[in-house]
Amino acid sequence: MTGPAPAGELLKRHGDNPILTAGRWPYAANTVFNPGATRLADGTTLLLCRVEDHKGHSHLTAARSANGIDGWEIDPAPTLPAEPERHPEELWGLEDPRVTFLEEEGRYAIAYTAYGRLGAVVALALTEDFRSFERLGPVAMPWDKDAALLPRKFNGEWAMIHRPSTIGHGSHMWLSYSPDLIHWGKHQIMLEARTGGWWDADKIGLSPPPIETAEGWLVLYHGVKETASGSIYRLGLALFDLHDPGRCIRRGDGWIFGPREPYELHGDVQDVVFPCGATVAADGDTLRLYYGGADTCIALASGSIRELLAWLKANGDG
Ligand code: BMA
Repeated sequence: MTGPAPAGELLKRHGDNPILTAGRWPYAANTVFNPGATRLADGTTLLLCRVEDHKGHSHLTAARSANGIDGWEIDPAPTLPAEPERHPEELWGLEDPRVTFLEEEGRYAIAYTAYGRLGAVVALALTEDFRSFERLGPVAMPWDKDAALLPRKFNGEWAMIHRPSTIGHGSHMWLSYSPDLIHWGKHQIMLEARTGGWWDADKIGLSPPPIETAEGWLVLYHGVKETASGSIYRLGLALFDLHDPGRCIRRGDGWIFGPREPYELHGDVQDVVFPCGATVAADGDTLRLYYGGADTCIALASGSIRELLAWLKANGDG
């Protein structure tokens, strides 16, 4: 046990933050933020970045780096642009991608928010190389976002975490299963937003896809607190059963990371840290979290998975 760590101190920001901004983009962009992340077979870190154009609509563009910190090679044009003619659910763009390598398929699944006239829905696309994509279309009905697949099947079925919103009953994390990535059912609640004065009282949603550890699926989730000057987006931790990912083993009490630096406090949307992707370094312990700062830039923070689990044991209920 490590004993209580001060809230907000479990992840260390990189000294060169923000590591990617619209100013560095090879084409005109308003903001770049909320990237999905993965490490390719050759060790390259790939970020699938949400890029907002000057219409206010988002698309996804890949940036690749050998060390995951600098030397980013950014695709010269949108990698996954909206296709509203064939996919009307994407009329106002694609947002907040989460990338999972599906071991059995040998392909990456991208769960993203498709935003159209009738609301935000979860949509899926598959790719081998982040150059060509097979769109599976919407897999949930509006409003539903903050989704990611788990990397393998459970009792023969894929599992997807997502966050439907209901009027009057809150925004909570759900888990659903599918035999084919198209038909989803067996919906169950996974984690509820807290109530009252809690930091995660108003809504919660998955941040990066769950991280597999010997103790269970380590889940970083964002929690939102509404205040007189707007919403504050912070991060918390929970642990779920390796064989039954809907079963919560432990949930941390305080947040472990929140907006503090200028690039997190000020931007198009103030007071937001919003990660959609993380990678685990070759040591199996160092977690690199890629997050959007204030819906404007991309930043990096890292931590030790062992320390996160120890903190959860000391500061969680289960
Ligand atoms: C959420 C999502 C994120 C965004 C955040 C803060 O609802 O839309 O894309 O970063 O709000 O604006």
